[in-house]
Amino acid sequence: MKARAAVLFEVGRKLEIREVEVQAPQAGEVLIQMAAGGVCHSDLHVMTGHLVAPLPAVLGHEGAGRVADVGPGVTAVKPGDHVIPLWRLSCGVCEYCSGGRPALCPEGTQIRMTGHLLDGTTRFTLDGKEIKHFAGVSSFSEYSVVPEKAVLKIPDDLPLDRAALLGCAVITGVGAVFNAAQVKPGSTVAVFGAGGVGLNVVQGAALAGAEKIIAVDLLDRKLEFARRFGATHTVNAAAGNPVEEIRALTGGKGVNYAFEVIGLPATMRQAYDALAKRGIAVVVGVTPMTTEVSVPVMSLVFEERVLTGSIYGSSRPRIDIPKLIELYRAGKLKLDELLTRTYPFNEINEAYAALERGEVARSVVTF
Ligand code: COD
Ligand code: ZN
Repeated sequence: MKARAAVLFEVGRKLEIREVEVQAPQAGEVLIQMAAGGVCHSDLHVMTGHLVAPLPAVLGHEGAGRVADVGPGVTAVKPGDHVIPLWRLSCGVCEYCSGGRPALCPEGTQIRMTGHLLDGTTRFTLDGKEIKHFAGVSSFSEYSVVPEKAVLKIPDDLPLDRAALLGCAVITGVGAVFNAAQVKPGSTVAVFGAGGVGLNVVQGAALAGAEKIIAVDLLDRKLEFARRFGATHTVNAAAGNPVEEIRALTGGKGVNYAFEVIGLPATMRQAYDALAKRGIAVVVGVTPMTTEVSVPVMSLVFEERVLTGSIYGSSRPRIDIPKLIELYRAGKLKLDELLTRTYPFNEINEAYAALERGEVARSVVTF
């Protein structure tokens, strides 16, 4: 079948909407008719070359839609079901899946690094040439084929534009708080980067009962969003040294938890420097492959500080996303407030331009 899809042909180019050919789902695969695709900075990182991905590819890793068809042997979902594609496929049986860290599953890494589905081929072609999948999701397409292992059924009454955000921004941010850092009630938290993912770290910290939540960004507009998501204090890093401000706000001690949700080595170091003794800095943003960050050994040892990272909220999406849905229904998780703008699919490059200008908390494209 034909589908309009946003293809990135090369680093440095814009997304191009093309009519691609989508092959039928094979054994263990699901054809999704996308309703909405989330506009996340990680796709922008691929466009600029900051993050490496096999190209040409249909981008998009946050989305929600309806099952249009299933391949042989699929039992988890059926046509008509509402679903979220999960951008880290997990096999379910390896040591990482069994150990509660499915985002570390080698099968997920394989799909992300090759741009192929598990059988080593793609379901997208353009003029007879192979087009790669991005993170096994490729949500910037009217139709996408996703492995059954990477599909999560969701309730039919959840609006699909909100549901899309659960698949990346929300699970990545809230998960980093609960699963990676394990923020304790009454603690102090700093969040570097109040974008779509960072705002979910802020709201996760609020849900976890943090006493002080200090949001750091370069844009006052983002800091205003952060207040709405539960930040108790904000620091504009353009105006001064955020580490000094965080120390001043915590009686000189520093914070118990710091999150870097930008993807820059300088802010990763700032997150570490803002820690109190026994503090934990969680890096969510990524840098180009060869970038390194250094920290003073003395504070690692004499202050027992921790520097760690978190992928996909260190989550178990099949357990955590249904809980997030219940929190949303209970009025405790801000999804409506997160979705600040909706673009028609053919304005996807404008949606990314607005993200770069810092105008939105999170936007989606709809089909
Ligand atoms: N100091 C403070 N804030 C800054 C600075 C700085 N030096 N530079 C930029 N910012 C702010 C921006 O103003 C913006 O508000 C925020 O940082 C970034 O937000 P967004 O909305 O542009 O980005 P997100 O939230 O969509 O994505 C952030 C990530 C860290 C997830 C992304 O950039 C990334 O590194 N992705 C790769 C990691 C990955 O694959 N994650 C899983 C998929 S998302
Ligand atoms: Zn993302």
